[in-house]
Amino acid sequence: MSKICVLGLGYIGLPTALLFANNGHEVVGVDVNRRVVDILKTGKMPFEEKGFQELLDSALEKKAFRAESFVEEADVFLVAVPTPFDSEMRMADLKYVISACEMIVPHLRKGNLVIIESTIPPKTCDRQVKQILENSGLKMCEDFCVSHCPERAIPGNTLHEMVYNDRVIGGVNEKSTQLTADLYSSFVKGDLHLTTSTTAEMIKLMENTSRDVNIALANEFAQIADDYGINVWEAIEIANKHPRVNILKPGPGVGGHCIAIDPWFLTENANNSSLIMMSRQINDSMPQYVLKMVKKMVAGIENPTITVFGVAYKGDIADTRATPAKKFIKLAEKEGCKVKIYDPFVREWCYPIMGLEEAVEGSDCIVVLTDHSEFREMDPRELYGKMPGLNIFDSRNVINEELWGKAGFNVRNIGKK
Ligand code: SAJ
Repeated sequence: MSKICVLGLGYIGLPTALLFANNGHEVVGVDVNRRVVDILKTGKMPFEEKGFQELLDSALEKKAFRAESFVEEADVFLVAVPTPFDSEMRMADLKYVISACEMIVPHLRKGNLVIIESTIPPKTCDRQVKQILENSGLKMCEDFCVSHCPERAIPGNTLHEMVYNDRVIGGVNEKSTQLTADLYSSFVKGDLHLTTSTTAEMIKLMENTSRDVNIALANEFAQIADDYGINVWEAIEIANKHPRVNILKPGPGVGGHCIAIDPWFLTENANNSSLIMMSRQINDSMPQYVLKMVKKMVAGIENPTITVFGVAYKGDIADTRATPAKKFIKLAEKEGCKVKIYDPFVREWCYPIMGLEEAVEGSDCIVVLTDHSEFREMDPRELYGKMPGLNIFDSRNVINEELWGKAGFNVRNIGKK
């Protein structure tokens, strides 16, 4: 059993802390946000996801977890704080990782292990993390160990993926790697892949960058298909029957805190990254493309009212971080459109979220921007008599087109004539 001090009780740090607590370790979770600590002290989760509350209940029952505002001595320190994107410099902003490491310094002892789960650019463990932790007077490798163990869980299915996904574990030396692997094997059921810290840093960024580049390719295919009048969704489905082809889905752009950001972390110090940068540009331009298509549908209507279906960055979650919906709405408003929003998952956002009826009342066109399951099953007859213009643009290919067509709607889709 180890005593683990987890710094950062967000979407990744908190479930990780609770998994360790439920699997034989004593865990102290630390967050600088007093509200998070206070909520946890009452036995409640500060945010919701499948299985989180049950995991907290059982950790508390075992007396294996407590939330605190200050770091304390431990065998292992695990850093799971956000790494924001510095949009001005177009590079990783390490301020939270740096301040977490600084908080560890007064408590660092010989034999400790420090694990960084936060996403970091290559060489961060070897350079910044080492430099800060050595302010303790101890030497990395000789006196304490450091490793990078990037999180890879998908929001919406975090717990399952934390347990069953393979993990990448990269230490600054072999001892660091081995100690970290032993620790994670207490709850990870996937394989543990052992490497160096710098390679692990690169792997995490490569994974998300490859997804971004592949989505850009799908988005470019969709635009080419529009030019030729081809159904890109059918084309992708058939192309993917090839044993070595796996094209992703086009859409209104890439949101979330990872896929659209990690390519910048990977390339911040690179000489050649033109393919990656071009992909970023394509994905970032998708809201404009969707708006262009929507404007064709409402051509002739002065100051049309548009109803956005879904502002979460992807389906069946309430997360709106870096959602492409925001850019779409801003651009649409600039073009004189009135925008109303319906999202069955998102309660509060920077724009008002309405109930379904209010959102479609007086609307000239629905624009589906998120692939929530509800839209897949929606019966358009519910909306009869509410919309002056029966138009729907589905940028996610989720609605039942036949049903909407039969209900009198003019249906358009990205990459589909
Ligand atoms: N998207 C498309 N087309 C697709 C797939 C996704 O347009 O075919 C869009 C989504 O709608 C969304 C964005 O891309 O706006 C990102 O969604 P996502 O499901 O691809 O990824 P995230 O950001 O929710 O989670 C990713 C995952 N990384 C990979 O799949 C390589 C997850 O495993 C990571 O843990 C997470 O980033 C992270 O924290 O880094």
